Amino acid sequence: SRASAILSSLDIPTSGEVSGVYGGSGQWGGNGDIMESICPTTGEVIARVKSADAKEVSDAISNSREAYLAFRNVPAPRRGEILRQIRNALGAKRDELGALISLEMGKIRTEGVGEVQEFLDICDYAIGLSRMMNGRVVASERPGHSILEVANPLGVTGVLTAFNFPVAVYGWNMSLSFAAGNATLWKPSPTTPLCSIAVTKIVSKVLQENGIHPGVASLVTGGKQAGVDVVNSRGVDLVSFTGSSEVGRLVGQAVQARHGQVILELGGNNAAVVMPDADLSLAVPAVFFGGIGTAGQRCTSTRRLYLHRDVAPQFIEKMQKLYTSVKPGDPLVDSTLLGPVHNAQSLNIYENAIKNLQSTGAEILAGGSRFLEDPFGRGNFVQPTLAIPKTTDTTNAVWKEEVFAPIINIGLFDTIEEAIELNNSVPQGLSSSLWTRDLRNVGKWIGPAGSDAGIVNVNVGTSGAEIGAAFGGNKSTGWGRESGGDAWKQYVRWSACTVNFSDEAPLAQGVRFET
Ligand code: UN1
Repeated sequence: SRASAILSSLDIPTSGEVSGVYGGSGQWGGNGDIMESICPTTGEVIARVKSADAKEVSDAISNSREAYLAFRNVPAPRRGEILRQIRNALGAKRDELGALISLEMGKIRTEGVGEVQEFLDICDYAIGLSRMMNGRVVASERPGHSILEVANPLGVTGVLTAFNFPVAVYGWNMSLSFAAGNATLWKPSPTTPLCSIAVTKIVSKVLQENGIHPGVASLVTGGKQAGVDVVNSRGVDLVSFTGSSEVGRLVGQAVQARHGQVILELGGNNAAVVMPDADLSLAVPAVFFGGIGTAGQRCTSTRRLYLHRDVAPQFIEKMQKLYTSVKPGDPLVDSTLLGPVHNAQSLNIYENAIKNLQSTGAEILAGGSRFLEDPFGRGNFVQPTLAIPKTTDTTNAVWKEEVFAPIINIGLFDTIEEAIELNNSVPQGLSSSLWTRDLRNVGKWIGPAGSDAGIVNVNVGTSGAEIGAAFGGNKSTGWGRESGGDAWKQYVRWSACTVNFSDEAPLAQGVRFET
């Protein structure tokens, strides 16, 4: 079958149970519960995966520590060289991994391959970084003294990823953590175990070829308890968590309570704002992609669309045409633009959100129900939806809650100031997008009184960020940054080293302490 061909191309067994634990001993295991990987397109069980039991999780954490103790002494440029080999090995399987993402997660093929590309890109970035993770020399106020800011490896990074980006978000974290000299322990979403197994097989082979401790990149598949164990373990120095704001709050509290470090990439509720002078031939397709790309299940998906009153009728008409004509389909077929949502829970989220919109008097302009036409009745297909909520009050649940499904709410405004206020009026702050040709609007949008999101785009949609800039949000979207920019600085242990080269030992601030 098609699934078997994809699995075999990535060295995953197609019969029997698949081991889902690579716990730093160099052996694959899995003594915990059996998890099923279910295809969102067909409903078939693609594989049964043996997850980690509690002992395997705690062994993996101690093996990671041991791996870190060795790996931190490998010079950073050498770590970069090994990362280059990992990059090349992943690159050689880019299309196969992309297909597996489509098969198991449900996003369309070009987005699946794009996600692997994102991993390759951040590897390139981190390979370069491995020669540039520089500290500083700071001028000392004391004669014969120098102050150095030194970046050393941090320890063990625990990475908890979500189903929607089952490969790239691990890549963002692992590549920086690796270049920084840490061991990385991955606890993926329980519904995309095969993606994590395929990636770990490729990475671990390169480590083995280079004589690197296998615990530098270990994998524990499992459910909530495995995640809780990683989060609560003092052996995990940095926890990087992607998921809901609700769970992220608990993760943040638990990690801080044990004085660990945390990066949280939580819910988004991203708005696109269209000014009357926008180029609609660019804005409409971008909002369309933002709304239905990954079937509305990116953290960065467009969920709110604010239209200037003058442009609204025209914009809505074009959007309606696209939304009613696009047909959901098999994500592995090249012409498909809209794949299934991920699982039964995603269907629930979609259906509840529609009910909520209807019961509060929203006008549904397109979509509004599941898509059950043959041959998709057994998959998780929904009609992409455009709605005009009755209320414009953004404290209302229809506006302020993140709905992880292809639904866009539309609202109208008259001035850029009003649009910015609407954009900023929700608890979340991940991504935002302004469409205009007027420089004055741009200045307001990106300035001090502008969009309060972590991503503030102009004539670029809310989703689909490149890896070069740091990625992350503000407010209930969480704390910290991943991927590019200065994100790497969170993966190292900083030391301020004051070194005295002189024959005196003066105190700072001119303090005199004569004995
Ligand atoms: C996510 O949805 O968790 O900017 C990550 C984007 C992608 C990453 C999204 N590069 O849409």
